[in-house]
Amino acid sequence: MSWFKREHGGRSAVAAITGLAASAALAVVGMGTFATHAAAAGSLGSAAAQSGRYFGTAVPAGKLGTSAYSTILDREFTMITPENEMKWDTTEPSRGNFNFGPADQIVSHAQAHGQRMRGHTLVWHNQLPSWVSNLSASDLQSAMDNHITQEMTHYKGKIYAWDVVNEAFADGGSGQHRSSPFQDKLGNGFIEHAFRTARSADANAKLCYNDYNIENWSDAKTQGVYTMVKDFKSRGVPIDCVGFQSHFGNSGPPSSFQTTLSNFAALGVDVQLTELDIAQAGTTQYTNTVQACLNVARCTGITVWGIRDSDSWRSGDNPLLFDSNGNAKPAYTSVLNALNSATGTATGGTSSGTTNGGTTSGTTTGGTTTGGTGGGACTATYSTTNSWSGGYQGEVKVTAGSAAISGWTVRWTLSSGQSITQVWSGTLSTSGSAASVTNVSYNGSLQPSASTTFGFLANGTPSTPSLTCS
Ligand code: G2I
Repeated sequence: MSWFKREHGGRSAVAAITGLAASAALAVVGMGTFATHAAAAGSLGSAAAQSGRYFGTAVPAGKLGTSAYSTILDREFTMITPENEMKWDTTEPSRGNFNFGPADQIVSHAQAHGQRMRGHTLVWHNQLPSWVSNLSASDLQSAMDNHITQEMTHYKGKIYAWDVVNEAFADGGSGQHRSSPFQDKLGNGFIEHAFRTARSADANAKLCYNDYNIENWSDAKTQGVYTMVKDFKSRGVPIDCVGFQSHFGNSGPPSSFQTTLSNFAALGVDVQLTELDIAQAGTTQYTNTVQACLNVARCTGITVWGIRDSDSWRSGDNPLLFDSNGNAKPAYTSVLNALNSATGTATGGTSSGTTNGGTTSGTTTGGTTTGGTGGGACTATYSTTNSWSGGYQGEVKVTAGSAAISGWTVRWTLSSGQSITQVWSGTLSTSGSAASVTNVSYNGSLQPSASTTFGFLANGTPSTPSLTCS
């Protein structure tokens, strides 16, 4: 029917859409420092850099020589993802024969213009040459390991983040891995294996899982990926980031998008918008999308999937920030304004290179806001941020009174049928229907009138509790 079904062979486009619905100037990314001065003043890239984020785009090697194209690329963008050139069909068209020429052109361009690179992608069922699908399980395992190792070694030190595994989860309600040559022959463990192999190949690149239709928090696919990342973090499987492709229909992101980003970030991974485009490029829709990232400290950057509408894989939807003549569209201004008004600084974790696991450090700070007054030690306000049949998500904002505080506890009584299943940015204790959440190490100290938030998931039906804060 339209772009999503065509390209992904999944649900109808409408279902797919509704179903989904570095410190400022310098940052250490494990491969040394980088300048974020690549883009011109007043551009998307420099606006994003004010809050320590990058603004990137997908680039096909074939367009680098077109000056109308490269002028915009080098003026506006600080991160580049090769649109197709690092995929398996280009880089290893026959077994053991590697072709890095097209991607090398893009990397050279990026280096010459002070842009960083996202590597896309090492293990994906699409743009996969048929020789890979025809291998036996043991051959496939060694071919996958070799492919990851050779490609990452070739680009070692030149890639900020790799999409190690792309689109491994199924659409629809299963929340399980999709069928693919890797899944079908190697089983569930192939993703973990790919990440461990990737860490061994380049200990300093960030290792990401990347997918589409994982932007809406309550979708089974989102929950499936979340469960995997949580499991990886708990077992020390090396994963540093999750890429949310963000191919949206004309209604833009789902209302839970920020919730999704912050819930993943709370697991201890960076989050990034990796392939953003929005049918008809509505200004509100673009603003909402960018704002969701800006509101999450660990959302470290945004990449749009092409520059001009004519460059888009779904050009019929006019989904990008520049028209086909290279003129900035209204959505460009909306994005720029949002980036310019960002408060706070992105705090991405640092990928640290141990080969048997790898750890990621870094803080996830719930955005603190100032404002309000109060005489008591603290006050707390509740809001329901999402709900579905049988469950809901709540958020509590804790605000210090007229004096600074060094810790807080919020207490309330759960209504009949409610039970809390998970808390982030706080530590839960319950006794019968009494719930209390205490600060964690990084959000206990609040200046006078300053605020922080914690969130939780619960079974049951939402209600507005009466909170006490002490
Ligand atoms: O489908 C949109 C994106 C979904 N997420 C992963 C991304 O890697 C993917 O990108 C698109 C590229 O933008 C397209 O340019 O991936 C498509 C293929 O899966 C790319 O399309 C392919 C065409 O299908 C080929 O016929 C063509 O030879 O681009 C190739 C190079 O132009």
